[in-house]
Amino acid sequence: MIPPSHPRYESLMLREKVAEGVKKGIVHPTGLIAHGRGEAFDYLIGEKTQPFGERAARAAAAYLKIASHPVISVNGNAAILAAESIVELSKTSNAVIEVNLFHRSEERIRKIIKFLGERGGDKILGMEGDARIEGLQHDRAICSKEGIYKADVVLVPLEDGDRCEALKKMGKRVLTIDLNPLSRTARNADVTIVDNVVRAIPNIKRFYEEISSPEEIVGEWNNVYNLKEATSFICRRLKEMEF
Ligand code: PTJ
Repeated sequence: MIPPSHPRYESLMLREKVAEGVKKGIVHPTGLIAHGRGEAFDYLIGEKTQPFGERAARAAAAYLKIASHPVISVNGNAAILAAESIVELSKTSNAVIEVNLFHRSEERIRKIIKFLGERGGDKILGMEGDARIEGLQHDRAICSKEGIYKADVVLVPLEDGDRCEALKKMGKRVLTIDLNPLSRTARNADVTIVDNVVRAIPNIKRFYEEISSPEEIVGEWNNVYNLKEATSFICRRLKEMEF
């Protein structure tokens, strides 16, 4: 049992959740490794939403608001960590949820859809597999015609690399949540929220409800500038922590 007084209680509880997710068959075993990488970057940003994360969440909300067919792509890690807030965001923004997995198996898709459904999600896509993301060789290319394939804006929490580029080539706007500002996804997305999914998704929802001029926010958005703010922050913090 982890005592709530532990200085890193919240982080340790998330770790427990992901481990539990593996036992439930929702998270792929390699999701533990991905989570560990995320933890390291979260540590470097102080385990809280920084101004660059706040700004990017606002921009992501603006993109979702101007979208005609927004989709939230969900994998095992995102589901176990943020199912409730993903469902809430999808309802607020009228975004379709699609389960799209790197380590695809029908059994895991079914489990994740059920897990999201038990938390209020409905009409969740993922089982259809009736379309493909062009230019991708692995199973993550398999998607739903009425979901990711048709989407104009896709929110991809916790992405794994080349899918972001492939989606962009298909003309879609990609919004990502990735604690690692150096990842290929982070660098290729239209909006990169360098923050933990557990904080970023509720932030997007809050901004979605708050903002009134999304076109203006989108027009002014500069993802490279914001990524530079994130990497400078991490460099400064490392410098400050130097012995
Ligand atoms: O469920 P599946 O089969 O689709 O597989 C999902 C994983 C996560 C295993 C797969 O997509 C993968 O291997 O991802 P990567 O390449 O390890 O990338 C995951 C990225 O997410 C890394 O850049 C991590 O820093 C980041 N990350 C990890 N945990 C979090 C996170 N970003 C935001 N919030 C987190 N909690």
